[in-house]
Amino acid sequence: MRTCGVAVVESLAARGVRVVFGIPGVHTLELYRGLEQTGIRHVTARHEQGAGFMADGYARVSGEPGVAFVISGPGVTNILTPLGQARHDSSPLLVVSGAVDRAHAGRRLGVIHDLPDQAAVTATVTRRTLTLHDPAGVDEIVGEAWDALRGTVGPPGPVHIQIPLDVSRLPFGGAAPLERTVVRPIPDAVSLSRAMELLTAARSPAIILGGGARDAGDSAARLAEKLGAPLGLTINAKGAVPPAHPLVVPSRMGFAPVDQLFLGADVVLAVGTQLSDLDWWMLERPFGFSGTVIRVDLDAEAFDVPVPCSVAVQGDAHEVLDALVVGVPASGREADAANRVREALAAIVWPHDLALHMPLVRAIDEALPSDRIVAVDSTQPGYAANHALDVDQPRSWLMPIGYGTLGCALPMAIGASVAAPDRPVIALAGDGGILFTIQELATACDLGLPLPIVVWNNKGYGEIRDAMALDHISPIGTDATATDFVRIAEGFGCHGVRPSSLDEVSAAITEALRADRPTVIEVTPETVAHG
Ligand SMILES: Cc1ncc(C[n+]2csc(CCOP(=O)(O)OP(=O)(O)O)c2C)c(N)n1
Ligand SMILES: [Mg+2]
Repeated sequence: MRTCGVAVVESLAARGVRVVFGIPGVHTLELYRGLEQTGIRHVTARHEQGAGFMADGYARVSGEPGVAFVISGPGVTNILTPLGQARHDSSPLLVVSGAVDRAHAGRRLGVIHDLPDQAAVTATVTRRTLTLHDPAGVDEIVGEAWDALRGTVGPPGPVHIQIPLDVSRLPFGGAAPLERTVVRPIPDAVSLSRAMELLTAARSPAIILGGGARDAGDSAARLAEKLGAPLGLTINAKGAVPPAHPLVVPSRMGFAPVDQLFLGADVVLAVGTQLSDLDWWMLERPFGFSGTVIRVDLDAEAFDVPVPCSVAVQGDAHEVLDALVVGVPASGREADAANRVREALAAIVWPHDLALHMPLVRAIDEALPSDRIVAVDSTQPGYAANHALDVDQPRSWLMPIGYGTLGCALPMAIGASVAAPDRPVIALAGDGGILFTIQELATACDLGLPLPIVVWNNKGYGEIRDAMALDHISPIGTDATATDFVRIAEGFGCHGVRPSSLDEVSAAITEALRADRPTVIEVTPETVAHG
């Protein structure tokens, strides 16, 4: 029978969905009937938080929406953290959940998996929360969701579709999935030509690319070459332009010598970036640009935050940059700008807390092929890696620094591996963060992923322990008793190793990338001390 639940899955399949991440329940049985009928692959997580991060990792790497199926009530509340993260980074995460029968909704009858108002729970962390009330409305709802996910009617971001149990079982009486054309806001001609004028007249322009421009790196590089402009990449834009490009400043925006390149520019073009202070955390007062600021973004609310801009161009980064490349004349300043970029990068002095972790970052760097995908948790070597470990392709750096939750690296790496099975993927997490989602080792094992998971074990919440010490607070709640990650890994059916030197860490990563299962590589301060 073609139920509404089946029709939702067919509608997703018609839009190109090939894999979903999730945990089934009786409230989502019809979705699983749909999976059976469409042949969409299901990756089983061990907690809905894991499913959400996997789908987000899949989305960030593939550029396509990542889909998670969860039950109503606890399934929905368990996936709120990944939704919050996806909202923060405008990532297209689609959560499809069950909901209680329409007759029970909001009546507090005590039925299983009920929330007082489930739609309200997700509404603040999604771009859209949609409820399928009408059995004929399946394709309309999925179409609306698709538009919101991809930012055709505003900035992209996560979406929740909830399907009441009774609706999921009704026969579907609507039309077949519609063909839809993608609509994007057309950049306003006046602001675009003003941007061209300013860039043409500029004597020392500079460009900053953020995550919203990650797929527009080629166009940005051409514009930078024509303008002779340093091209700064935020952490979310890592890999948008290969780090070897002579005009590129890869994810090192906040270091003083680099900052000077942008502070002194007479025109700063910021594309697809929130100018979040997370990229400039090492400076006391970032964004004191002396020049005119031009912003390009899909999100109209982003334009005057954190600094006012003189020209705002609302539109797709690729389209706007292509128009600018055509519209500005070559300046002949490329070599001079490249010299300034090289000198600034060479003058960076790593602060002590980052420098401490550079040897481990280098050991990881040496072991990874250049087409690497790196998933990083909020852990001390991860902060150093953000600035010092490069990737040479876009959609290869999974470190959601903005939301900054613990536990996302392992499941995001799993989602990345599913999206790009032929590329080397690695996860880096602390002993605290990995325990938030350690159970997803079971999923990685099910899939037989050749995934190295480097666990930096400093026996506790090191970053917070250090912050307390700096603020003269006794270390409360920051120390952990010794956890044996090698035995945990083995218990899940993974390999587990504890290298005794950094050379052995590199060797373990190389071996893990060839293995028939995931490998947990436990690194301690003693490992690093052995060089
Ligand atoms: C969900 C969540 N809870 C709490 C925090 C606060 N926090 C930030 S870093 C950190 C320490 C993490 O410890 P660990 O993963 O071992 O990394 P380390 O700092 O020791 O390298 C904590 C608790 C957070 N970022 N996210
Ligand atoms: Mg730790």
